[in-house]
Amino acid sequence: PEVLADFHGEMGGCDSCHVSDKGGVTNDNLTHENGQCVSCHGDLKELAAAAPKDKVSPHKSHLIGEIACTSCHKGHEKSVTYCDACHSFGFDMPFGGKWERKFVPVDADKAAQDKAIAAGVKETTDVVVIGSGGAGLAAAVSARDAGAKVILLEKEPIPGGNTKLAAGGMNAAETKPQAKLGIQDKKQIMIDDTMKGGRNINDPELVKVLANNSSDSIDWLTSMGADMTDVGRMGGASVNRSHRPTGGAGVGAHVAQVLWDNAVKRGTDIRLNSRVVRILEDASGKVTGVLVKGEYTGYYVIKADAVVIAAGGFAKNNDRVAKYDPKLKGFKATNHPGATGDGLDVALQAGAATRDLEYIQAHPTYSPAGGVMITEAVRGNGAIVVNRDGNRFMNEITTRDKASAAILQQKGESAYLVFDDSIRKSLKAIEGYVHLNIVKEGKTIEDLAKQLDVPAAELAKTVTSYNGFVKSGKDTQFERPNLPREIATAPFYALEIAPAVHHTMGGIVIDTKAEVKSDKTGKPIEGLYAAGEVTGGVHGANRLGGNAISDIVTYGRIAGASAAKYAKDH
Ligand code: FAD
Ligand code: MEZ
Repeated sequence: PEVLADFHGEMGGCDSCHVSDKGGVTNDNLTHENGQCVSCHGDLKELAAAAPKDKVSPHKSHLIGEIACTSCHKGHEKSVTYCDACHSFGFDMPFGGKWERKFVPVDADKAAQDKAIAAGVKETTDVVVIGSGGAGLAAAVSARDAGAKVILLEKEPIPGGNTKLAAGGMNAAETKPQAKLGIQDKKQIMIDDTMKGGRNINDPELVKVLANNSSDSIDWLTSMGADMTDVGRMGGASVNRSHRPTGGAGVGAHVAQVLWDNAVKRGTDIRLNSRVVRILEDASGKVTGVLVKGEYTGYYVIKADAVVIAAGGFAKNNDRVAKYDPKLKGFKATNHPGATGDGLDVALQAGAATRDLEYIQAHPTYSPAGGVMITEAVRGNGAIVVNRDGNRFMNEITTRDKASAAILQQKGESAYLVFDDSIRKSLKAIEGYVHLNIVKEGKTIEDLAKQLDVPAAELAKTVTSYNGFVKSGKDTQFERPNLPREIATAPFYALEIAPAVHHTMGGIVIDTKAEVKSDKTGKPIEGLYAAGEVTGGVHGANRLGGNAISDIVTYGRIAGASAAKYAKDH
């Protein structure tokens, strides 16, 4: 047998996977088929528990929701390891092929699309949400709370988009967790930091809404079961305002899981493997619904009063990235495989205005060996960055544009992130990097230097000098503003880091109600809303670490509520 279906066909026929009298799959989530896998092989948790402890298990992951077996184990084509979209584990999978993904434009196959539209409406709802990242899930929850019937469509087999990968935190000012920790902050300081970080080209009205609603968004998440009690520092922030779970665990998987659970609890109709390829409008330009391509069920039309585009950015689409910023051609990306910019394409087809597309951010600390972004929180909690000569060369918590540029000027266009055991203990997220075997460990700084092949005396001198700055409270070399702890507790750790494409600041033009503006008239397109990384204006030319999760929760909520209200009124 070449593929899983051949094997199962020989064993028990088609109905060992499918409902035989339905003549194919019943839905794009492959609910029945996945149930069949689990009934014979056990669920993900059971499989993970049975795996050897000393190896990375493909069944134990940081992903959210209920991961369907068919995300990796394919029936009629070669199986693929979804994790290899970012990592290169090389798991030996039965009937396995190589992970690859070719970008297919949303308007490919136009004749078939037109035919499906001519065939008419298959389903009707109040609100369609495009994308199951934080913005989409927040929109779904708030639209459901406002009484709307919601269908949420996600093109990937796995939900959560980039949101589930977010690590460092969610920025918010004047919050209860800050107050508990004695952190003095003001919404106005968050506004000022965001505008300055964005080189003042942000839409100031959108920034005000971001900051002024940020503590409410923390309360909203908390009321739904989130733990946002740990507060740390991110680049470009004047104070500690980046919220995350206790002990510094990754923020994104937690927030996405809480939103997912709440969207499910509220009866949202969530469909995976379902790509929106066109937004439908009537002759007056008013939105009437969407054309969906179900991976298994094909094209169909959903009629809807309102549509929320929450389809994320395009950092994983290097051709598109390089078109806007040729310096980033060939760069790796920190993003999930679905971050290709389809949301932008369907919005453009629908006549949406866009802005700032040329502003694309590289994250300074990506691990080429692990295929993962190393959170800025490691630096925020005290790590330093050194070059191959063992020297620091920047304020480690400067903004990302400056940090990335400084790293690219070093020999080898990469650098080392150096920290100690007290920093490791301060941030749970670090355990994930250790688990991936990408962190070098030394009993002493000299021992660590040997493993990195950097001059031991120079690295020891750098660390001693940095520890002196921590003691005196002033970094006279690079003016790093936060000096949380010395690097003095063995063992010592390091890993190689280099910049990778991380965030696309530009996108669809929205107003403070998350209404999408028309390119032609500058006025809102009736029934069309957008939130999150697919939009432009909140972050200006450069996003501050921690501001995206803040953006998607606040604007996701606003978009969902606005769309539900519009649906009710029309
Ligand atoms: P996403 O979460 O990307 O979700 C969009 C979804 O839409 C995707 O699932 C996608 O597959 C789907 N989609 C796209 N097109 C279609 C279509 N046509 N039809 C159906 N579905 C579609 N920000 C912070 O503030 N703090 C952090 O600590 C942080 N850490 C990060 C770490 C990493 C590794 C990465 C990659 C980003 C990080 N960010 C962080 C940025 C932040 O995670 C993202 O900007 C944010 O989560 C985007 O949310 P979103 O809902 O707009 O999009
Ligand atoms: O906002 C981000 O992208 C972020 C905080 C990333 C990180 O380094 O954790």
